[in-house]
Amino acid sequence: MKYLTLTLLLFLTLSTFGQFQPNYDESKIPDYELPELLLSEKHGKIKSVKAWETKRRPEILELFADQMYGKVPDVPYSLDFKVKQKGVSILSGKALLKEVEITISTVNGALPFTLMIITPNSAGPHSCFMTINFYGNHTLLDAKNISLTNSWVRNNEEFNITNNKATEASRGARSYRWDIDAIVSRGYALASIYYGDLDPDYDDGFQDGLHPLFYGQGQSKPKPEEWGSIGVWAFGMSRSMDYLVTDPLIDARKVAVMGHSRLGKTSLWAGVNDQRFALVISNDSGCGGAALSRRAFGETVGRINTSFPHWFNDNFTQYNENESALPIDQHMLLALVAPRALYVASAEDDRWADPKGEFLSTYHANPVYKLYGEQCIDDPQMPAVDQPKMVGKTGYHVRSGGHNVTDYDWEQYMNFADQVFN
Ligand code: GTR
Repeated sequence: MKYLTLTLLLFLTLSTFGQFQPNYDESKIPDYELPELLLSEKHGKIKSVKAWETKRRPEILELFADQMYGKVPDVPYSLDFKVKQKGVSILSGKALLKEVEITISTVNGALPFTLMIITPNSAGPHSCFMTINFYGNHTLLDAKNISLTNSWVRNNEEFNITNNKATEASRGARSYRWDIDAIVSRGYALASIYYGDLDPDYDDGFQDGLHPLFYGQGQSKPKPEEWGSIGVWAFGMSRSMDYLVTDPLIDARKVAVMGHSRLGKTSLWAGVNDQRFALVISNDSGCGGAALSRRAFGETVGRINTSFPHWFNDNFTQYNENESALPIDQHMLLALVAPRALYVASAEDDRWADPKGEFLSTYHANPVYKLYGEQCIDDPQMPAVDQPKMVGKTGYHVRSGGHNVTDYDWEQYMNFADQVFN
């Protein structure tokens, strides 16, 4: 009996305190006040584009780097580009495949990763989507010429991935998320890198991937303010852009950076740091991405830092269950994209990512677009499901269905890109 009572007690304790219960009730959202975009403690009210660009924008960017995504260590590096193959006909001659090995080197060593570029088989230069993927470039399209990564890959029975190794059988396994036919048919190029080439997505104390290349003498893990995995993945997107700007097939002034979920957080961070990206797209990026942290709806800061301790920097853990102490919120991240184009997409059933919080931060980024005199979404009413809204430089939709990237999402990205690139 005593044993039974103890077991019951343990069970009750675990279910009450041990498990995270996400809040999905709008009425239970804490009262919150968002930090003001155009008010700086140090510089006062920000009234001009010049004051934004020279004072407030750098201040906010520094806060996100220092308190959340992490800083790139100040270590010199060099880059090398090797074109491994090009002009390879794919998609029944509709498109051409190119692969470029990009090597990042520091005094500590070198890390190569592969940038895959698919261009329409027509005269360029082409507007381009620069993307990052979860299972390897070869999973985007079933084409025998796309090379397999040698890096760690997450096992997935459905995709025939075992022993954390890319397999022939996984070619095209994720093609349902990449509407490449439609993309090239509409004249766009698609570039992609595999995130695991830059940093395998598990918590190993930052011993593999790019982090060790950037350690100083005697250092064995990033400092509390230095980058986590998202920072490294975003860095990889920018180094890919370093190549794209040299490629005559690509129109470097019309490159969109795009990612989904944790890689949507990544594309946002890449897009705010690297102003060569003319359009920044977040697909279902949720907590630590487009969603407002202070709403604590679905996934929270504490939860994300517990489940994925390697994504953000160590400083970010001080906001676990303490979102109101954040000196920033995610509308400020989105505002750093201005005056460039921004598109945020949610999915109705993806409540974990807080669709409303993703919309609200898009809306609350508007003061900076207005400061530039740009049109943007400035109606606080969230658009209805499957009713995309594109106003000047910002766009948003909430699609029916769940956490995913669908042809519908791509269609909106291309519609918006057509609008802002031309
Ligand atoms: C979830 C995580 C989300 C999102 C997602 C994904 O488990 O809680 O923040 O990033 O993974 O990347 O698929």
